[in-house]
Amino acid sequence: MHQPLKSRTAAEALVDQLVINGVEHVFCVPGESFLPVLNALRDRDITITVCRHEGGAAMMAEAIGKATGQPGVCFVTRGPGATNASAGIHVARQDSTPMIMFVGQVERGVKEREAFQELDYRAVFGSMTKWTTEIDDPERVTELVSRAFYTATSGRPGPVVIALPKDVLSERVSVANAPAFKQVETSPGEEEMAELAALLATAERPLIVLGGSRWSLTAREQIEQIATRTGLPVATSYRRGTLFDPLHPRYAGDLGLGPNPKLVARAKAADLLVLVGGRLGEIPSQGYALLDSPAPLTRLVHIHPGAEELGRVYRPQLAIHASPARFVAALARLDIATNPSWREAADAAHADYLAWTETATPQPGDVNLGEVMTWLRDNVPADTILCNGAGNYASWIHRFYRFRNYMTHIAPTSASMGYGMPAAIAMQRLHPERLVLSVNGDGDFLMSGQEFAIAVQYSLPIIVVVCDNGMYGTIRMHQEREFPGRVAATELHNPDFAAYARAFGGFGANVERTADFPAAFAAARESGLPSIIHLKIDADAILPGATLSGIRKTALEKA
Ligand SMILES: Cc1ncc(C[n+]2csc(CCOP(=O)(O)OP(=O)(O)O)c2C)c(N)n1
Ligand SMILES: [Mg+2]
Repeated sequence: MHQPLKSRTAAEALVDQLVINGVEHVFCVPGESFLPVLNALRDRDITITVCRHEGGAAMMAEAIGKATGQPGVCFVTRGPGATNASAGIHVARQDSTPMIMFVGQVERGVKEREAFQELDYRAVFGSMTKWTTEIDDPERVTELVSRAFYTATSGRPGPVVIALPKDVLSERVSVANAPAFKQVETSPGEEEMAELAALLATAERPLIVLGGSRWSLTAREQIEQIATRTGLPVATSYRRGTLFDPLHPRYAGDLGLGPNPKLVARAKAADLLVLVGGRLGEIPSQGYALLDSPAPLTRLVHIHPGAEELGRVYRPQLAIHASPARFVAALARLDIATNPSWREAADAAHADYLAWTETATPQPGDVNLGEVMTWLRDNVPADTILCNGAGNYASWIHRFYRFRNYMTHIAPTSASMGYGMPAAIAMQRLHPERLVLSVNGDGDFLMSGQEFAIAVQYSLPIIVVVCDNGMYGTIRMHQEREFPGRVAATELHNPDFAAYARAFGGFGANVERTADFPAAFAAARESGLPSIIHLKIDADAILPGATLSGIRKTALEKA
Protein backbone atom coordinates (compact mmCIF):
# COMPACT_ATOMS: atom_id res chain seq x y z
CA MET A 1 0.00 0.00 0.00
CA HIS A 2 1.26 3.46 -0.81
CA GLN A 3 1.86 6.01 1.92
CA PRO A 4 -0.43 9.04 2.05
CA LEU A 5 0.65 11.61 -0.50
CA LYS A 6 3.82 13.56 0.42
CA SER A 7 3.46 12.60 4.07
CA ARG A 8 7.16 12.59 4.90
CA THR A 9 10.52 13.85 3.74
CA ALA A 10 13.01 11.71 1.84
CA ALA A 11 15.17 11.74 4.99
CA GLU A 12 12.26 10.36 7.02
CA ALA A 13 11.58 7.71 4.36
CA LEU A 14 15.26 6.73 4.51
CA VAL A 15 15.21 6.37 8.28
CA ASP A 16 11.91 4.44 8.15
CA GLN A 17 13.55 2.04 5.73
CA LEU A 18 16.42 1.52 8.19
CA VAL A 19 13.96 0.77 11.00
CA ILE A 20 12.10 -1.71 8.79
CA ASN A 21 15.39 -3.45 8.07
CA GLY A 22 16.11 -3.92 11.75
CA VAL A 23 18.82 -1.28 12.20
CA GLU A 24 19.23 -0.52 15.89
CA HIS A 25 22.48 1.44 15.86
CA VAL A 26 23.93 4.12 13.63
CA PHE A 27 27.34 5.72 14.04
CA CYS A 28 28.16 9.17 12.76
CA VAL A 29 30.12 12.36 12.79
CA PRO A 30 27.53 15.01 11.99
CA GLY A 31 27.67 17.25 8.94
CA GLU A 32 25.45 20.04 7.73
CA SER A 33 24.92 17.94 4.61
CA PHE A 34 22.55 15.45 6.28
CA LEU A 35 20.78 17.42 9.01
CA PRO A 36 17.30 16.23 7.91
CA VAL A 37 18.43 12.64 8.59
CA LEU A 38 19.59 13.52 12.11
CA ASN A 39 16.27 15.27 12.62
CA ALA A 40 14.37 12.15 11.51
CA LEU A 41 16.52 9.85 13.68
CA ARG A 42 15.44 11.78 16.80
CA ASP A 43 11.93 10.37 16.48
CA ARG A 44 12.83 6.77 15.64
CA ASP A 45 13.90 3.87 17.80
CA ILE A 46 17.53 3.86 16.60
CA THR A 47 20.48 4.52 18.90
CA ILE A 48 22.91 7.12 17.59
CA THR A 49 26.55 7.02 18.59
CA VAL A 50 28.31 10.25 17.75
CA CYS A 51 32.01 9.69 17.10
CA ARG A 52 35.17 11.79 17.04
CA HIS A 53 36.46 10.68 13.65
CA GLU A 54 34.70 9.20 10.63
CA GLY A 55 37.27 6.39 10.50
CA GLY A 56 35.99 5.43 13.96
CA ALA A 57 32.34 5.70 12.90
CA ALA A 58 32.94 3.52 9.85
CA MET A 59 34.89 0.93 11.84
CA MET A 60 32.13 0.83 14.48
CA ALA A 61 29.57 0.17 11.75
CA GLU A 62 31.86 -2.47 10.25
CA ALA A 63 32.23 -4.16 13.64
CA ILE A 64 28.44 -4.34 14.00
CA GLY A 65 28.19 -5.86 10.52
CA LYS A 66 30.92 -8.38 11.32
CA ALA A 67 29.39 -9.42 14.65
CA THR A 68 25.75 -9.62 13.55
CA GLY A 69 25.87 -10.44 9.84
CA GLN A 70 23.40 -7.57 9.28
CA PRO A 71 24.65 -4.39 7.65
CA GLY A 72 26.31 -1.96 10.07
CA VAL A 73 25.28 1.62 9.28
CA CYS A 74 27.12 4.92 9.51
CA PHE A 75 26.53 8.48 8.36
CA VAL A 76 29.37 10.83 7.44
CA THR A 77 29.61 14.17 5.76
CA ARG A 78 30.95 15.12 2.32
CA GLY A 79 34.59 15.06 1.10
CA PRO A 80 36.54 15.28 4.38
CA GLY A 81 34.13 12.98 6.23
CA ALA A 82 33.93 10.44 3.44
CA THR A 83 37.69 10.27 2.92
CA ASN A 84 38.26 9.87 6.67
CA ALA A 85 35.73 7.04 6.68
CA SER A 86 37.39 5.17 3.83
CA ALA A 87 39.57 3.24 6.32
CA GLY A 88 36.47 1.46 7.63
CA ILE A 89 35.14 0.83 4.14
CA HIS A 90 38.36 -0.96 3.23
CA VAL A 91 38.10 -3.13 6.35
CA ALA A 92 34.56 -4.14 5.34
CA ARG A 93 35.78 -4.95 1.85
CA GLN A 94 38.62 -7.25 2.94
CA ASP A 95 36.58 -8.81 5.73
CA SER A 96 33.51 -9.48 3.55
CA THR A 97 31.39 -7.54 6.03
CA PRO A 98 27.94 -6.14 5.18
CA MET A 99 27.95 -2.42 5.78
CA ILE A 100 26.14 0.66 4.47
CA MET A 101 27.65 4.12 4.63
CA PHE A 102 25.49 7.15 3.91
CA VAL A 103 27.43 10.21 2.93
CA GLY A 104 26.38 13.78 2.34
CA GLN A 105 26.60 15.33 -1.11
CA VAL A 106 26.28 18.85 -2.48
CA GLU A 107 22.94 20.00 -3.84
CA ARG A 108 21.96 18.61 -7.22
CA GLY A 109 21.97 22.06 -8.84
CA VAL A 110 25.70 22.64 -8.26
CA LYS A 111 27.10 19.17 -8.90
CA GLU A 112 30.15 18.76 -11.14
CA ARG A 113 31.41 22.29 -10.30
CA GLU A 114 33.64 20.89 -7.56
CA ALA A 115 31.39 22.69 -5.11
CA PHE A 116 32.23 22.86 -1.41
CA GLN A 117 33.51 19.42 -0.28
CA GLU A 118 32.11 17.80 -3.42
CA LEU A 119 33.41 14.35 -4.33
CA ASP A 120 32.63 11.92 -7.11
CA TYR A 121 31.79 9.02 -4.80
CA ARG A 122 31.39 6.48 -7.54
CA ALA A 123 34.95 7.19 -8.63
CA VAL A 124 36.39 7.41 -5.10
CA PHE A 125 34.70 4.33 -3.63
CA GLY A 126 34.09 2.38 -6.83
CA SER A 127 36.93 -0.09 -6.32
CA MET A 128 36.34 -0.56 -2.58
CA THR A 129 32.61 -1.14 -2.40
CA LYS A 130 30.15 -3.60 -3.87
CA TRP A 131 28.04 -0.69 -4.99
CA THR A 132 28.27 3.08 -4.76
CA THR A 133 25.33 5.23 -5.78
CA GLU A 134 23.78 8.63 -5.36
CA ILE A 135 20.07 9.25 -4.81
CA ASP A 136 19.04 11.99 -7.21
CA ASP A 137 15.32 11.26 -7.20
CA PRO A 138 13.85 11.48 -3.68
CA GLU A 139 10.95 9.25 -4.73
CA ARG A 140 13.44 6.37 -5.16
CA VAL A 141 14.94 6.54 -1.67
CA THR A 142 13.25 3.43 -0.24
CA GLU A 143 13.97 1.39 -3.38
CA LEU A 144 17.67 2.23 -3.30
CA VAL A 145 18.05 1.78 0.46
CA SER A 146 16.32 -1.59 0.23
CA ARG A 147 18.69 -2.57 -2.58
CA ALA A 148 21.65 -1.53 -0.41
CA PHE A 149 20.62 -4.12 2.21
CA TYR A 150 20.42 -6.83 -0.45
CA THR A 151 23.69 -5.88 -2.08
CA ALA A 152 25.64 -5.57 1.18
CA THR A 153 24.54 -9.00 2.42
CA SER A 154 24.23 -11.22 -0.64
CA GLY A 155 26.95 -13.33 -2.27
CA ARG A 156 30.23 -12.19 -0.78
CA PRO A 157 29.06 -9.46 1.61
CA GLY A 158 30.71 -6.06 1.56
CA PRO A 159 30.29 -2.31 1.85
CA VAL A 160 27.79 -0.11 0.02
CA VAL A 161 28.04 3.69 -0.15
CA ILE A 162 25.00 5.88 -0.77
CA ALA A 163 25.47 9.59 -1.36
CA LEU A 164 22.65 11.93 -0.39
CA PRO A 165 22.47 15.29 -2.16
CA LYS A 166 21.50 17.81 0.48
CA ASP A 167 18.37 19.12 -1.25
CA VAL A 168 17.02 15.60 -1.87
CA LEU A 169 16.71 14.88 1.84
CA SER A 170 14.25 17.63 2.68
CA GLU A 171 11.91 17.05 -0.27
CA ARG A 172 8.55 15.56 0.59
CA VAL A 173 7.85 12.19 -1.01
CA SER A 174 4.87 9.89 -1.51
CA VAL A 175 6.87 6.70 -1.99
CA ALA A 176 5.98 3.43 -0.21
CA ASN A 177 8.36 1.50 2.05
CA ALA A 178 9.93 -1.74 0.91
CA PRO A 179 9.39 -4.72 3.22
CA ALA A 180 12.41 -5.80 5.29
CA PHE A 181 15.19 -7.38 3.23
CA LYS A 182 15.70 -11.11 3.49
CA GLN A 183 19.15 -12.68 3.21
CA VAL A 184 19.55 -14.27 -0.22
CA GLU A 185 20.78 -17.81 0.34
CA THR A 186 22.92 -20.05 -1.83
CA SER A 187 22.84 -23.74 -1.01
CA PRO A 188 24.88 -26.65 -2.36
CA GLY A 189 23.15 -29.03 -4.76
CA GLU A 190 22.89 -32.79 -4.26
CA GLU A 191 25.45 -33.35 -7.03
CA GLU A 192 28.09 -31.22 -5.30
CA MET A 193 27.51 -32.91 -1.95
CA ALA A 194 27.74 -36.36 -3.58
CA GLU A 195 31.02 -35.34 -5.18
CA LEU A 196 32.28 -34.13 -1.83
CA ALA A 197 31.31 -37.45 -0.22
CA ALA A 198 33.29 -39.27 -2.92
CA LEU A 199 36.34 -37.07 -2.34
CA LEU A 200 36.13 -37.61 1.42
CA ALA A 201 35.82 -41.36 0.93
CA THR A 202 39.31 -41.50 -0.56
CA ALA A 203 40.93 -38.89 1.69
CA GLU A 204 43.64 -40.11 4.06
CA ARG A 205 44.71 -36.71 5.41
CA PRO A 206 41.80 -34.27 5.06
CA LEU A 207 41.75 -30.88 6.74
CA ILE A 208 38.79 -28.53 7.03
CA VAL A 209 39.58 -24.80 7.18
CA LEU A 210 36.86 -22.36 8.28
CA GLY A 211 36.87 -18.72 7.23
CA GLY A 212 35.01 -15.84 5.63
CA SER A 213 31.69 -14.43 6.72
CA ARG A 214 28.04 -15.59 6.58
CA TRP A 215 28.39 -17.96 9.52
CA SER A 216 25.98 -18.38 12.43
CA LEU A 217 26.09 -19.86 15.90
CA THR A 218 23.99 -22.77 14.61
CA ALA A 219 26.50 -23.39 11.81
CA ARG A 220 29.35 -23.38 14.32
CA GLU A 221 27.52 -25.92 16.49
CA GLN A 222 26.81 -28.08 13.44
CA ILE A 223 30.43 -28.13 12.25
CA GLU A 224 31.55 -28.99 15.79
CA GLN A 225 29.09 -31.91 15.84
CA ILE A 226 30.28 -33.07 12.41
CA ALA A 227 33.89 -33.00 13.62
CA THR A 228 32.93 -34.95 16.75
CA ARG A 229 31.11 -37.58 14.73
CA THR A 230 33.53 -38.01 11.83
CA GLY A 231 36.88 -37.27 13.47
CA LEU A 232 37.68 -34.68 10.80
CA PRO A 233 40.32 -32.17 11.96
CA VAL A 234 39.26 -28.51 11.72
CA ALA A 235 41.44 -25.39 11.54
CA THR A 236 40.36 -21.76 11.36
CA SER A 237 41.59 -19.04 9.05
CA TYR A 238 43.23 -15.72 9.99
CA ARG A 239 41.14 -13.93 12.63
CA ARG A 240 38.34 -16.45 12.31
CA GLY A 241 39.18 -18.36 15.48
CA THR A 242 35.68 -17.95 16.89
CA LEU A 243 34.18 -20.24 14.24
CA PHE A 244 35.18 -23.32 16.26
CA ASP A 245 35.66 -24.07 19.95
CA PRO A 246 39.42 -24.05 20.54
CA LEU A 247 39.03 -26.71 23.22
CA HIS A 248 37.10 -29.05 20.93
CA PRO A 249 39.24 -32.21 20.56
CA ARG A 250 39.26 -31.85 16.76
CA TYR A 251 40.54 -28.28 16.76
CA ALA A 252 43.86 -28.01 14.93
CA GLY A 253 44.57 -24.29 15.45
CA ASP A 254 44.51 -21.16 13.32
CA LEU A 255 46.22 -20.48 10.04
CA GLY A 256 47.07 -16.84 10.55
CA LEU A 257 50.13 -14.72 11.15
CA GLY A 258 52.87 -16.59 13.02
CA PRO A 259 50.97 -19.91 12.97
CA ASN A 260 52.05 -23.14 14.58
CA PRO A 261 54.62 -24.58 12.12
CA LYS A 262 53.16 -28.02 12.78
CA LEU A 263 49.75 -26.85 11.55
CA VAL A 264 51.30 -25.36 8.42
CA ALA A 265 53.07 -28.67 7.80
CA ARG A 266 49.76 -30.51 8.27
CA ALA A 267 47.98 -28.20 5.84
CA LYS A 268 50.75 -28.73 3.28
CA ALA A 269 50.62 -32.48 3.74
CA ALA A 270 46.82 -32.69 3.49
CA ASP A 271 45.48 -34.71 0.58
CA LEU A 272 42.12 -32.94 0.73
CA LEU A 273 41.65 -29.36 1.88
CA VAL A 274 38.06 -28.28 2.44
CA LEU A 275 37.94 -24.50 2.62
CA VAL A 276 34.56 -23.49 4.06
CA GLY A 277 34.07 -19.77 3.38
CA GLY A 278 37.08 -17.50 3.13
CA ARG A 279 39.38 -16.91 0.21
CA LEU A 280 42.63 -18.40 1.53
CA GLY A 281 44.10 -14.92 1.08
CA GLU A 282 47.70 -13.90 1.47
CA ILE A 283 47.86 -14.26 5.28
CA PRO A 284 46.16 -17.66 5.80
CA SER A 285 47.84 -19.10 2.69
CA GLN A 286 51.19 -18.07 4.24
CA GLY A 287 52.02 -15.76 1.35
CA TYR A 288 50.32 -18.01 -1.23
CA ALA A 289 52.78 -20.76 -0.31
CA LEU A 290 50.34 -23.29 1.13
CA LEU A 291 48.85 -24.29 -2.21
CA ASP A 292 50.16 -23.97 -5.74
CA SER A 293 48.31 -21.46 -7.89
CA PRO A 294 46.56 -21.80 -10.24
CA ALA A 295 46.60 -25.60 -10.00
CA PRO A 296 46.95 -26.88 -6.43
CA LEU A 297 48.56 -30.31 -6.12
CA THR A 298 46.35 -30.92 -3.09
CA ARG A 299 42.73 -31.60 -3.89
CA LEU A 300 40.88 -28.44 -2.89
CA VAL A 301 37.18 -28.14 -2.18
CA HIS A 302 36.27 -24.48 -2.00
CA ILE A 303 32.92 -23.41 -0.58
CA HIS A 304 32.12 -19.73 -0.98
CA PRO A 305 28.92 -17.64 -1.23
CA GLY A 306 30.42 -15.39 -3.93
CA ALA A 307 30.51 -17.18 -7.29
CA GLU A 308 33.27 -14.89 -8.52
CA GLU A 309 35.61 -16.02 -5.70
CA LEU A 310 35.51 -19.65 -6.83
CA GLY A 311 38.43 -20.37 -9.15
CA ARG A 312 39.80 -16.87 -8.63
CA VAL A 313 43.25 -17.84 -7.34
CA TYR A 314 43.15 -21.61 -7.13
CA ARG A 315 41.44 -23.94 -9.56
CA PRO A 316 39.51 -26.12 -7.09
CA GLN A 317 38.85 -29.83 -7.56
CA LEU A 318 35.32 -29.05 -6.46
CA ALA A 319 33.74 -25.61 -6.20
CA ILE A 320 30.59 -25.28 -4.13
CA HIS A 321 28.69 -22.05 -4.48
CA ALA A 322 27.03 -21.77 -1.08
CA SER A 323 27.09 -19.75 2.10
CA PRO A 324 29.07 -21.42 4.89
CA ALA A 325 25.91 -21.71 7.00
CA ARG A 326 23.94 -23.51 4.27
CA PHE A 327 26.90 -25.69 3.34
CA VAL A 328 27.43 -26.83 6.92
CA ALA A 329 23.72 -27.65 7.21
CA ALA A 330 24.03 -29.83 4.09
CA LEU A 331 27.24 -31.42 5.40
CA ALA A 332 25.42 -32.35 8.60
CA ARG A 333 22.98 -34.38 6.50
CA LEU A 334 25.66 -36.03 4.35
CA ASP A 335 26.48 -39.68 4.80
CA ILE A 336 30.23 -39.53 5.35
CA ALA A 337 32.27 -42.73 5.27
CA THR A 338 34.76 -41.98 8.01
CA ASN A 339 38.32 -43.18 8.18
CA PRO A 340 39.85 -43.94 11.61
CA SER A 341 43.04 -42.18 10.51
CA TRP A 342 41.17 -38.84 10.56
CA ARG A 343 40.54 -39.07 14.27
CA GLU A 344 44.14 -40.01 15.02
CA ALA A 345 45.35 -37.06 12.95
CA ALA A 346 42.87 -34.73 14.64
CA ASP A 347 43.95 -35.89 18.10
CA ALA A 348 47.58 -35.25 17.21
CA ALA A 349 46.76 -31.85 15.69
CA HIS A 350 44.81 -30.81 18.77
CA ALA A 351 47.61 -31.93 21.07
CA ASP A 352 50.00 -29.81 18.97
CA TYR A 353 47.61 -26.84 19.21
CA LEU A 354 47.42 -27.13 23.00
CA ALA A 355 51.17 -27.50 23.35
CA TRP A 356 51.75 -24.44 21.13
CA THR A 357 49.29 -22.23 23.01
CA GLU A 358 49.20 -23.48 26.58
CA THR A 359 52.12 -21.72 28.25
CA ALA A 360 53.57 -18.28 27.59
CA THR A 361 57.08 -18.23 26.17
CA PRO A 362 59.83 -16.45 28.16
CA GLN A 363 60.26 -12.78 27.17
CA PRO A 364 62.76 -10.03 27.84
CA GLY A 365 61.47 -7.37 30.24
CA ASP A 366 59.20 -7.35 33.27
CA VAL A 367 55.82 -7.60 31.51
CA ASN A 368 55.28 -10.83 29.64
CA LEU A 369 52.41 -10.25 27.23
CA GLY A 370 51.99 -14.00 26.81
CA GLU A 371 51.37 -14.35 30.55
CA VAL A 372 48.91 -11.43 30.43
CA MET A 373 47.03 -13.26 27.66
CA THR A 374 46.99 -16.60 29.47
CA TRP A 375 45.78 -14.81 32.60
CA LEU A 376 42.95 -13.17 30.66
CA ARG A 377 42.16 -16.49 28.97
CA ASP A 378 41.78 -18.16 32.35
CA ASN A 379 39.96 -15.34 34.16
CA VAL A 380 37.48 -13.54 31.91
CA PRO A 381 34.00 -14.91 31.10
CA ALA A 382 33.75 -17.02 27.92
CA ASP A 383 31.44 -14.45 26.31
CA THR A 384 33.99 -11.62 26.70
CA ILE A 385 34.54 -9.85 23.40
CA LEU A 386 38.11 -8.96 22.50
CA CYS A 387 38.76 -6.33 19.82
CA ASN A 388 42.11 -5.40 18.34
CA GLY A 389 43.77 -3.77 15.37
CA ALA A 390 47.25 -4.40 13.97
CA GLY A 391 50.73 -4.70 15.38
CA ASN A 392 53.02 -7.40 16.67
CA TYR A 393 51.30 -7.27 20.07
CA ALA A 394 48.43 -9.17 18.38
CA SER A 395 50.71 -12.21 17.96
CA TRP A 396 50.31 -12.91 21.68
CA ILE A 397 46.52 -12.66 21.41
CA HIS A 398 46.45 -15.12 18.52
CA ARG A 399 48.76 -17.53 20.16
CA PHE A 400 47.73 -17.55 23.83
CA TYR A 401 44.20 -16.22 24.19
CA ARG A 402 41.34 -18.61 23.39
CA PHE A 403 38.08 -17.44 21.90
CA ARG A 404 35.61 -19.84 23.44
CA ASN A 405 32.34 -18.37 22.15
CA TYR A 406 31.12 -17.45 18.70
CA MET A 407 31.98 -13.91 17.54
CA THR A 408 34.02 -13.00 20.58
CA HIS A 409 36.97 -11.82 18.48
CA ILE A 410 36.37 -8.68 16.45
CA ALA A 411 39.50 -7.81 14.49
CA PRO A 412 40.22 -6.89 10.87
CA THR A 413 41.70 -9.41 8.44
CA SER A 414 43.04 -6.36 6.60
CA ALA A 415 45.19 -5.70 9.69
CA SER A 416 44.10 -2.10 9.81
CA MET A 417 45.58 -0.22 12.76
CA GLY A 418 43.23 1.84 14.91
CA TYR A 419 40.43 -0.73 14.81
CA GLY A 420 40.45 -2.07 18.36
CA MET A 421 39.09 1.10 19.97
CA PRO A 422 36.08 1.79 17.73
CA ALA A 423 35.24 -1.91 17.50
CA ALA A 424 35.13 -2.20 21.30
CA ILE A 425 32.83 0.81 21.54
CA ALA A 426 30.48 -0.73 18.98
CA MET A 427 30.51 -4.09 20.77
CA GLN A 428 29.75 -2.51 24.15
CA ARG A 429 26.88 -0.60 22.52
CA LEU A 430 25.60 -3.90 21.10
CA HIS A 431 26.15 -5.95 24.27
CA PRO A 432 25.99 -3.61 27.29
CA GLU A 433 25.99 -6.59 29.67
CA ARG A 434 29.17 -8.24 28.39
CA LEU A 435 32.81 -7.59 29.17
CA VAL A 436 34.48 -5.93 26.18
CA LEU A 437 38.25 -5.65 25.85
CA SER A 438 40.21 -3.53 23.41
CA VAL A 439 43.82 -4.61 23.04
CA ASN A 440 46.09 -2.16 21.21
CA GLY A 441 49.67 -1.36 20.37
CA ASP A 442 50.96 2.08 21.29
CA GLY A 443 50.98 3.08 17.60
CA ASP A 444 47.67 1.37 16.99
CA PHE A 445 45.89 2.99 19.95
CA LEU A 446 46.64 6.59 19.06
CA MET A 447 45.23 6.13 15.57
CA SER A 448 41.77 5.97 17.19
CA GLY A 449 42.53 6.89 20.79
CA GLN A 450 40.27 9.92 20.61
CA GLU A 451 37.27 7.57 20.56
CA PHE A 452 37.97 6.90 24.25
CA ALA A 453 36.01 10.13 24.77
CA ILE A 454 33.01 8.39 23.24
CA ALA A 455 33.33 5.48 25.66
CA VAL A 456 33.24 8.04 28.48
CA GLN A 457 30.38 10.02 26.91
CA TYR A 458 28.15 6.93 26.70
CA SER A 459 29.42 5.31 29.95
CA LEU A 460 30.76 2.23 28.17
CA PRO A 461 33.01 0.35 30.61
CA ILE A 462 35.35 -1.12 28.00
CA ILE A 463 38.79 -2.13 29.23
CA VAL A 464 41.52 -0.90 26.93
CA VAL A 465 44.96 -2.48 27.13
CA VAL A 466 47.77 -0.49 25.50
CA CYS A 467 50.91 -2.54 24.83
CA ASP A 468 53.59 0.15 24.85
CA ASN A 469 56.93 -0.89 23.41
CA GLY A 470 57.79 2.66 22.28
CA MET A 471 57.72 1.87 18.58
CA TYR A 472 55.86 0.76 15.52
CA GLY A 473 57.16 -2.67 16.42
CA THR A 474 56.00 -4.64 13.39
CA ILE A 475 57.70 -2.25 11.01
CA ARG A 476 60.80 -2.08 13.17
CA MET A 477 60.98 -5.88 13.00
CA HIS A 478 60.89 -5.79 9.20
CA GLN A 479 63.36 -2.91 9.23
CA GLU A 480 65.85 -4.91 11.31
CA ARG A 481 65.45 -7.86 8.95
CA GLU A 482 66.04 -5.83 5.82
CA PHE A 483 68.21 -2.94 7.07
CA PRO A 484 69.72 -4.17 10.37
CA GLY A 485 70.65 -1.40 12.80
CA ARG A 486 69.32 1.36 10.53
CA VAL A 487 66.36 2.57 12.57
CA ALA A 488 64.24 5.17 10.79
CA ALA A 489 60.69 6.40 11.44
CA THR A 490 59.73 3.53 13.72
CA GLU A 491 60.37 5.01 17.18
CA LEU A 492 57.52 6.46 19.25
CA HIS A 493 57.52 8.72 22.30
CA ASN A 494 54.37 8.03 24.22
CA PRO A 495 52.23 9.82 26.76
CA ASP A 496 51.24 8.27 30.09
CA PHE A 497 48.22 6.38 28.81
CA ALA A 498 46.76 5.91 32.32
CA ALA A 499 46.84 9.69 32.82
CA TYR A 500 45.27 10.04 29.37
CA ALA A 501 42.38 7.85 30.54
CA ARG A 502 41.91 9.93 33.68
CA ALA A 503 42.00 13.18 31.70
CA PHE A 504 39.05 11.89 29.67
CA GLY A 505 37.13 10.89 32.81
CA GLY A 506 38.02 7.21 32.75
CA PHE A 507 40.09 4.90 34.95
CA GLY A 508 43.79 4.42 34.28
CA ALA A 509 46.51 2.12 35.59
CA ASN A 510 50.17 1.61 34.70
CA VAL A 511 51.55 -1.90 34.79
CA GLU A 512 55.29 -2.46 34.78
CA ARG A 513 55.39 -6.06 36.03
CA THR A 514 53.29 -9.03 34.92
CA ALA A 515 52.34 -9.79 38.50
CA ASP A 516 50.61 -6.40 38.79
CA PHE A 517 48.26 -6.98 35.88
CA PRO A 518 45.50 -8.94 37.72
CA ALA A 519 45.10 -6.23 40.36
CA ALA A 520 45.04 -3.48 37.72
CA PHE A 521 42.44 -5.42 35.77
CA ALA A 522 40.30 -5.96 38.86
CA ALA A 523 40.52 -2.25 39.72
CA ALA A 524 39.49 -1.35 36.18
CA ARG A 525 36.43 -3.60 36.42
CA GLU A 526 35.53 -2.33 39.85
CA SER A 527 35.73 1.29 38.68
CA GLY A 528 32.85 0.64 36.28
CA LEU A 529 34.46 3.27 34.04
CA PRO A 530 36.00 3.04 30.62
CA SER A 531 39.56 2.09 31.52
CA ILE A 532 43.02 2.04 30.09
CA ILE A 533 45.73 -0.28 31.36
CA HIS A 534 49.10 0.92 30.14
CA LEU A 535 51.49 -2.04 29.80
CA LYS A 536 55.19 -1.30 29.56
CA ILE A 537 56.62 -3.86 27.16
CA ASP A 538 60.33 -4.32 26.58
CA ALA A 539 61.17 -3.31 23.00
CA ASP A 540 63.27 -6.45 22.59
CA ALA A 541 60.17 -8.65 23.11
CA ILE A 542 59.16 -8.45 19.47
CA LEU A 543 57.39 -11.82 18.99
CA PRO A 544 56.45 -14.77 21.22
CA GLY A 545 59.37 -16.66 19.69
CA ALA A 546 61.92 -13.98 18.74
CA THR A 547 63.75 -10.94 20.07
CA LEU A 548 64.49 -7.76 18.17
CA SER A 549 68.20 -8.03 18.98
CA GLY A 550 68.19 -11.63 17.74
CA ILE A 551 66.57 -10.58 14.45
CA ARG A 552 69.14 -7.81 14.01
CA LYS A 553 72.02 -10.19 14.79
CA THR A 554 70.82 -12.79 12.29
CA ALA A 555 70.38 -10.11 9.61
CA LEU A 556 73.85 -8.67 10.24
CA GLU A 557 75.39 -12.14 10.03
CA LYS A 558 73.70 -12.70 6.68
CA ALA A 559 74.75 -9.33 5.27
C1 LIG B 1 46.29 2.04 9.15
C2 LIG B 1 47.58 1.34 9.08
N1 LIG B 1 48.71 2.05 8.89
C3 LIG B 1 49.92 1.42 8.84
C4 LIG B 1 49.99 0.07 8.94
C5 LIG B 1 51.34 -0.62 8.85
N2 LIG B 1 51.66 -1.19 10.15
C6 LIG B 1 51.38 -2.46 10.46
S1 LIG B 1 51.78 -2.84 12.03
C7 LIG B 1 52.41 -1.30 12.30
C8 LIG B 1 53.01 -0.95 13.63
C9 LIG B 1 52.08 -1.16 14.76
O1 LIG B 1 52.66 -0.57 15.89
P1 LIG B 1 52.05 -0.76 17.32
O2 LIG B 1 50.60 -0.53 17.29
O3 LIG B 1 52.82 0.04 18.28
O4 LIG B 1 52.22 -2.32 17.59
P2 LIG B 1 53.58 -3.15 17.76
O5 LIG B 1 53.89 -3.75 16.43
O6 LIG B 1 54.63 -2.23 18.25
O7 LIG B 1 53.23 -4.22 18.76
C10 LIG B 1 52.28 -0.50 11.18
C11 LIG B 1 52.73 0.91 11.11
C12 LIG B 1 48.76 -0.64 9.11
N3 LIG B 1 48.72 -1.97 9.21
N4 LIG B 1 47.60 0.02 9.20
MG1 LIG C 1 54.30 -0.59 19.51
